[in-house]
Amino acid sequence: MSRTLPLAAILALATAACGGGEPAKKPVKIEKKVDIKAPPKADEVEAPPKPSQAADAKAFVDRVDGEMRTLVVASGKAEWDKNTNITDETEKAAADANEKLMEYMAGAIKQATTFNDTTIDPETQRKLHLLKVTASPPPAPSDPDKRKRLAELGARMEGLYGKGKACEGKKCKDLGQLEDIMASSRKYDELLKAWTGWHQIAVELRPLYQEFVGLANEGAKEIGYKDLGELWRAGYDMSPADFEAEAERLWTQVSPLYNQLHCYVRGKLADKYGKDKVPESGLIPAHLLGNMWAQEWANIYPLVEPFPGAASLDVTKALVKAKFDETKMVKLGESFFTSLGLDPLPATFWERSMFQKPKDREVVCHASAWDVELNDDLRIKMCIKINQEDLVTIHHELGHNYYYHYYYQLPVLFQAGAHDGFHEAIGDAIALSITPAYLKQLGLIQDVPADDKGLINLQMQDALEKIAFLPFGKLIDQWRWDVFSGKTAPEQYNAAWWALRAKYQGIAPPAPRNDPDFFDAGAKYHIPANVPYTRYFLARILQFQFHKALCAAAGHTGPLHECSIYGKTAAGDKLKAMLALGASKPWPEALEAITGARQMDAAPMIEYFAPLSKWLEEQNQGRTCGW
Ligand code: X8Z
Ligand code: ZN
Repeated sequence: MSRTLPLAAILALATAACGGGEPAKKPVKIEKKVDIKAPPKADEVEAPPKPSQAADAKAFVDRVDGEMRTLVVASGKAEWDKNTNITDETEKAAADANEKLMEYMAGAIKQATTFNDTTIDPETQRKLHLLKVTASPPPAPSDPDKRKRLAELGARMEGLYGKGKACEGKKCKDLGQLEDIMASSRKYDELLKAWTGWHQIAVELRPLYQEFVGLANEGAKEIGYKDLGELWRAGYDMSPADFEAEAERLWTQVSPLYNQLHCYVRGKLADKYGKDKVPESGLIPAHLLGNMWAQEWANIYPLVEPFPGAASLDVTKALVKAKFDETKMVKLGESFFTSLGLDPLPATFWERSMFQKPKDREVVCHASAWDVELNDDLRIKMCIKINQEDLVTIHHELGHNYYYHYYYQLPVLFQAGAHDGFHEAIGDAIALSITPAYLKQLGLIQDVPADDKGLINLQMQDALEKIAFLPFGKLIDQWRWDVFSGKTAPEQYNAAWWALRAKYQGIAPPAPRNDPDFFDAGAKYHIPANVPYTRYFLARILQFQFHKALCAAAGHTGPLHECSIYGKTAAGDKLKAMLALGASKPWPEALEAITGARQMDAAPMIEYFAPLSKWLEEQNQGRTCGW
């Protein structure tokens, strides 16, 4: 990747002492005594030694670390306030804090590019690298008005999403209520109404997003990237092009399994809604899969249950029956981590977190985990519902918190996952241990499904969460990469979105969704909130790699889908060691520390689902799969 920066920008920012990128101006050293009347030719003169940048570079990253901490904490506080109470004031305060952070980061990144000396110690080099691939906050243009506008747009879009409602006259439904309909209704038109109602909230985001893309791209170009997408792809210890190929390779590993699941589910939905609504060999309407975004399909399990009447797991029912409330759900999550020998969550976690949707104010309900002050100030923010999906999400969020907890004493630049997919995979890997045997141990269920039918039922539930998600996890950034690069023009935002939804997921919009009337990508949180999404695709695969490795550490010998690492401190020790690395080493080293391998690999995921995979292939005999 080219990193040509205007020299003026570099010099203006080169406040840290001397040596930063300027040509050495020492007198030419003459090796041998030569005839002074015959000046030496250029190739007879040894290049002067450049002064080492090592000390300056180290001083620079140390200084940046301290300065970043102050600004990141200020932004974290303002973001927390906005996320838990959306008002014009909190939005403005968040935009102001982010603007300051963006200004600082742009300067620091530009200065970091001036240190390129091989004598710089490896730790400092790693920090310089991490600084240059920082994607959050998005890189801002140096023009102060543009930077201010970029920060405003970021705060505004997330706020609008958080406040979004579908209204009929004065009767409005928020996202949580609409999601409940998507999860439980089996009426085609009722589902369509909830789906259409929510997607309407994104229409007003469309011009804001278009403006946001232009400004963020401008910022990315200023620090040497072609566009924001290239910066995002640069954060994986390999070239952006290699990363794109790597994501494609992983998709190729898992897409046959997705196609089998899609084929079977489509057949069942056609039985339920009719072949006129669900074409036998075509795309599935996007609103029939039990989820607003068709990203995880576990809610339609009753429609696709392989062996009705055979044992299956209803964790939601068990939680409700056992009178779980929000705090008890989180305590259950924490108890899994502590069973592995990890520390209890700090007292402040329980005082400062938000577990419930407040009645008196607007909040961003989308679940998130925080270390607001970068000093073990752990919190989650969630509008918890007492169901299985949210129990898994709690484990997911606590995975983030435990990462924060084990690396918060590292320099700020190392306070991140080995890559962002690692961060997303920790809690999910733990949640894979919520097996029937574990639930029985807790007294939440009485019987562990023991026969083959029970196993296939169970694996179907898992696959509707894990396998169904894969193409969705991949396509979101496929869409954004094309938007950022300009391959997808603003007039094609919706057409490109649905082309990818068809290509990867095999789903179609339930009604015409023409440009420029709609902006369906914007109805998914991570688009207005500008959170990169390939991380979740990687995490879906990595979590099975982690699970397999932790199960081995725990001494598990049977099939992978039977393993629970609950109570196994040997697994906990492995996990802690990886968490404590943060981003201090390239991710293949962190992966090796836990799994022994240096490559991401979907084989453990495929191994986990081997029984269901075989069963699906049998069921799909005679069906025309694909679309
Ligand atoms: O956004 C999340 C987490 C917060 S990092 C709740 N997830 C993705 C989503 O909801 O779309 C977890 C799974 C995928
Ligand atoms: Zn997450």
